[in-house]
Amino acid sequence: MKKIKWIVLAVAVVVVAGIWGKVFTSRNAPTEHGWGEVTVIAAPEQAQSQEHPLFIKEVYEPVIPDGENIVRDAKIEDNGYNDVYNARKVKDGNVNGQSYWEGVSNAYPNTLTATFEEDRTIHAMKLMLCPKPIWSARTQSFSVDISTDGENFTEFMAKQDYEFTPDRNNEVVLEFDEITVRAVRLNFYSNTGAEGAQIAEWEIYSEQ
Ligand SMILES: [Ca+2]
Repeated sequence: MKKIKWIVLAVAVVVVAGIWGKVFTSRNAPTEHGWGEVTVIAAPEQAQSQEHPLFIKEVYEPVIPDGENIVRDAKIEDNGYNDVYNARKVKDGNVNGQSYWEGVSNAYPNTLTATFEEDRTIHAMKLMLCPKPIWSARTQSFSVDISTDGENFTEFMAKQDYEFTPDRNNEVVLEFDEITVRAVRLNFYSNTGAEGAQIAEWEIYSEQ
């Protein structure tokens, strides 16, 4: 009788082991994606270190217009400014810190006008903000007017969005065929980075 009990017990062990083995094999059987719950990813063929294209930063080569920056010869006026950020700050040669102009908040268009004592022939302008990353990318919309008498202005460049980004030194360069002017005016209509237009330096280039 005792022998029969042992035989029954042995049969039971074999049956349980068989069922468990089937379940284990089923859960870990290879599928079209890999082994059971494990996903197999083929290692890429790689002979040297690689960098994903999305992490490769474009190298910006600063654009330096030909000729000379003559903005120091101009009188700079605005139609208002915010706090201490007056128009004189766009021609002090400093793009850093608080040395920038900011137009009156939510009072567009904000304008900056450069007036020369005599006619000047110009072919490029550079508008700059502090290039440091703390000055994050922003889009400013502006147009450019010119005057031959310092009083009456006509549109020279229509309103357009310009991106200022630390990836490109936070500067925008406008190059154009030579024109002779007495004054140039920037009309700002929006700035995604502040409630008023912002310019740290305004450079105007002449070959003469
Ligand atoms: Ca400045």
